[in-house]
Amino acid sequence: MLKPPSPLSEQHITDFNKDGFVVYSNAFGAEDVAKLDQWTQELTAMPEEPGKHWVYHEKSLKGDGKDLISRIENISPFHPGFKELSEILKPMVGQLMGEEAVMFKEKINFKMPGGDGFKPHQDSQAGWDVYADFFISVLVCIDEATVENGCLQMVSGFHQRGLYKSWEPLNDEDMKGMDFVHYPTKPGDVVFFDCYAPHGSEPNMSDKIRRIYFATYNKLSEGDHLAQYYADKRKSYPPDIEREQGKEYVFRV
Ligand SMILES: O=C(O)CCC(=O)C(=O)O
Repeated sequence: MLKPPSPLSEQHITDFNKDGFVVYSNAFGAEDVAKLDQWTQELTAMPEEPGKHWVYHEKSLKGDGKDLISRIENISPFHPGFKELSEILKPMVGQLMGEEAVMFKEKINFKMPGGDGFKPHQDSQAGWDVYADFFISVLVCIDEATVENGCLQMVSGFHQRGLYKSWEPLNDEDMKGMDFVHYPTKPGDVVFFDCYAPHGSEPNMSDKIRRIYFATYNKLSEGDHLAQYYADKRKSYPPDIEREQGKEYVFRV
């Protein structure tokens, strides 16, 4: 069993509302970080089969032709450890939402050496607004995330602006006045961020892997949309093992 972190403080909640995100350092201790590492290795070793957890690959940007795991989604039904983690995070999200939260989606971004970054965006730009008005994502750092291996970069305060536009990342015009700041994180650190908080990250051109778990929640009063979200995404952007040969699948946001 993981040791649940202490509830968020008033300061965490105030900072989250002001900035659109908040960092909770050392939320999980060394023993639990070792479990997260172990579980992620177990997940990576599980065979890729249709109807199971969703594995996505990418080609290394280092020019060595290596095939890398970029992301694994739809994890909890296939791994009790991550199910436990997603449950432990939920009450803290509830504190920020002011009501009970329900999970919407989860994934691990692997960002292996040679793995790509993420263009500046708001999470709700990925079409989430058709399911609910508001989401909070929680990042749990598994490996140290540094400037070199592509840690998260966040912008304070712009979450209040709401959704810019769906299905396109932010452009230069949108980003006028935004200050993207690097947030290096250590294993066990947790970051909560609002679905309208602009963020992004650079590719990992270092030789250090950067795995981060992300779970996203919405207010329970806005409904439980996880099954529908995955059913819709399975049609438009299925895991690699379920793809039709010759069909092109485009990652937009
Ligand atoms: O893993 C990262 O660096 C950023 C991930 C992200 O922004 C996303 O998946 O929407």
